[in-house]
Amino acid sequence: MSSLKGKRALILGLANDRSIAWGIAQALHAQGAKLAFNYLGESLERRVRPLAESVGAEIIEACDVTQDDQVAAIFGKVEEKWGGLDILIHSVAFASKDDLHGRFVDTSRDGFKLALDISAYSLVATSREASKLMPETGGTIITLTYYGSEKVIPGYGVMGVAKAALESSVRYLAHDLGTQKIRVHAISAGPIKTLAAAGGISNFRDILSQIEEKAPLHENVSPEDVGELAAFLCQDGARHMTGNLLYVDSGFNIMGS
Ligand code: NAD
Ligand code: IMJ
Repeated sequence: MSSLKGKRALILGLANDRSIAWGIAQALHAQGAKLAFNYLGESLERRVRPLAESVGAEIIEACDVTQDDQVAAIFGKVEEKWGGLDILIHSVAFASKDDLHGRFVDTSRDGFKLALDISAYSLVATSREASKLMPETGGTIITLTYYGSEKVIPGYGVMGVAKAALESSVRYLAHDLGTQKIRVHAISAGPIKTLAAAGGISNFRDILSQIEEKAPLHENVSPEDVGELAAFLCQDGARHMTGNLLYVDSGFNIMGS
């Protein structure tokens, strides 16, 4: 299968081989896409670089999405090396641990700003940069979200609010960028044990068990499952889809109890 042959994809949010970004990278690579990655800080570089090299990455650059100069720099590298971009994968989220444990009502102004900046505004800033590099034939932008944007998941707190802003941003971006044939989507994934999910969530096992018990398909999802949908959304077969929220959650979101 090489339906993405020669397509140029920038993947933001690879941390290790459990990352959802890794499942997406493998699926895009399998379909013939060329890949570029960012990493956050030197400690993650040591994990990211060998993984990225194993799928033939042509660009591996530091990029903290809160820093405008670093965002400009990585898109500058993409322009310099490839002269354009077809696919942007945004798989980035962060909130202060304090705001994931306590009550949402106690979220500080700074904690709220940080979560919304990294987890939602970064999609706007990177989509703007990506759109400047996408060809007249268009492109695809995909971000990752979670059901805690729609319903209260205790402990998800300010991240739920950030994901609601992210999902709404997808619709406004789809409207603006549709004139350039750029399609924008959010994939709402079920719980997956990644670095971002393991990071201090005491009842994560219960959350996974709940999917096995209650979701229509009674099975947890993997980064590879998410990757396959992402690859489909980047193909020509999805050219008339944009602004969507698509679930890879074994159907959990349709349940009323
Ligand atoms: P992960 O920890 O592997 O990925 C999160 C990434 O965000 C990391 O690579 C980290 O370096 C990056 N990041 C954080 N702050 C950043 C910053 N300032 N600049 C640049 N990068 C930064 O975990 P994951 O579960 O693969 O998360 C990827 C996405 O999937 C997130 O948006 C997350 O909300 C979403 N998601 C995760 C789950 C889950 O259960 N794991 C479910 C649904 C959605
Ligand atoms: C995260 C926190 C609380 C409950 C959670 C999660 N559930 C799931 C997640 C039920 C599935 C994972 N998720 C969907 C996320 O978006 C995670 C975001 C995140 C995780 C951390 C952990 C470490 C840290 N800050 C974080 N910021 C965002 O310091």
